[in-house]
Amino acid sequence: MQLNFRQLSKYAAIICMIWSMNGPSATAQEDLWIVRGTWTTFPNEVPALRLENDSNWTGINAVIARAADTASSITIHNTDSLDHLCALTWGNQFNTLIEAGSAATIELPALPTGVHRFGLTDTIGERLGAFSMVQVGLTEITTNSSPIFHWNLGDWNTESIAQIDSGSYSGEGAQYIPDQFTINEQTYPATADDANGTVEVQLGDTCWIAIANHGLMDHVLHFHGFHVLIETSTHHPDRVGWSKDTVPIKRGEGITVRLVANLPGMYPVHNHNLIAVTNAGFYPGGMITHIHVQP
Ligand SMILES: [Cu+2]
Repeated sequence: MQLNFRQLSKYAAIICMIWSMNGPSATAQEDLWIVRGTWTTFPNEVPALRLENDSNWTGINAVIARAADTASSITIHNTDSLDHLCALTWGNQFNTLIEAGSAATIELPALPTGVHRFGLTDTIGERLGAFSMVQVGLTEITTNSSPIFHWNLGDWNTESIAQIDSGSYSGEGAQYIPDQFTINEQTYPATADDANGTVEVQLGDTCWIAIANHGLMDHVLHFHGFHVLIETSTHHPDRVGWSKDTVPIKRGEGITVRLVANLPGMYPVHNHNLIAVTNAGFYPGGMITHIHVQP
């Protein structure tokens, strides 16, 4: 078939229209699945719920991306045998009921650039770990060659989680004593093999790290080798522009940091609270990952 210029222009316009309807990035998915499984972590098997990209269990929550200042929606499919509540935990959003074996669509408002928490808000859904982040506007502020890594931070009292799941939970008592600490639902050394979490870049690259604290406690991350630039923060917008090697992330906070990889080598990033770099009390573990800058 031969096409003249006018026909080509028409087809190009149609293709652009279809392209733009697909949204700003490959991760702007329209659906997530609540999936139940077992988190096998030393020394326990922990009942777990995750927000997955499809109905298959991976044990790792899926991250979603949206354009800045643009309303959108997401459909949540509940494959669990329990009803759950889901919400964007930013800006006092209302919970949406997602009945067992059913699906519901959540309207996401226009959001500012940054990292916002999103997930289940009922006690079982939240404590069994079905939560992730919405990366808003990050593909617009980065360039094509700048990867965006992400760290979903979690702290877990696995004994409480078993009680919550079996219906015998009576609260955390006077003290909350978690025994597992995770980045993207994994503990060190598994964190070092996580392509989404381990920062693998070339010397001279700039990259972004999206961080959300889903735990019940505040966390503080210490970067070796680099100061990172705070680009966004839900709880401390006054810190945007700060350059720090130690970054606190309050409970519920979402932040974005920019890292300029100006030194070659392998550098650790770890939680500065020593209990959070253990697995069930054994060091090293928990929230440790690496920055690897290839010369
Ligand atoms: Cu350190």
